[in-house]
Amino acid sequence: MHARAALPVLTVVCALALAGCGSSTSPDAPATTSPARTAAESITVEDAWVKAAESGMSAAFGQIQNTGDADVSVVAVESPASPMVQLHETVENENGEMVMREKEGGFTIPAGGELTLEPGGSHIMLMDLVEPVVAGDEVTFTLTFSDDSTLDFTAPAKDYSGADENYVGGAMDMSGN
Ligand SMILES: [Cu+2]
Repeated sequence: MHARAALPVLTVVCALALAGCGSSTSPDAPATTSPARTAAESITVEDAWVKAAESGMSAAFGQIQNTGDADVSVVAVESPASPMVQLHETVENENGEMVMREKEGGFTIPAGGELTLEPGGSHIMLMDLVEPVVAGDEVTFTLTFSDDSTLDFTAPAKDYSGADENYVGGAMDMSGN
C-alpha cells in the first residue's frame, strides 16, 4: 500500500501591496511651483489680551503678523466667550468723537507686515459676553481668513480702564442718552 504523502500545494500569493514609496513618476513640473500656503500658515498672533468685563461688550487686542509674501485678510472671528464677535475699527465721526464700528471687508495684514489691534484702534469686539471675563481668564478666538483657513489663538484677560469707545452699530446701538 502506497502511502502517498499528499503534499499540499501551497499557492502562496505574494500579495505585496504596493509597499513603500510608490513609483512617483515625477511629472516634468515647472520648477516655479511652490507649495501653496494657506493664509493661516502665514499668520501669527502675539501679545494678545482681552479686557476683563462683567458683562456686555469687551474687546481683544494684540499683534497680527503676516510672514507670508501675500496680503492676508481676516474676514471673521469667533469665540466661545460671545455668540457674536466682530472685527472693529475706530473712526472719528462728524462730531469729532471716536467711535467704533464693524470694519467692512475685515482686517487686512500686508505681506511681511503686521496689524496692531489696540485700544482706540482696530480690535476684536466681543458683543455680548456669555459670562464675566475675569483677569487671568484665557479666552480662545478663531480667526477665519479669506481663503477659509482658520487660526486659533488664546488671549489672557486683564483689567484695563479704557477701550470704552461708543459703538455705532445699527441694531445694537448702545449709546444710552
Ligand atoms: Cu468695538
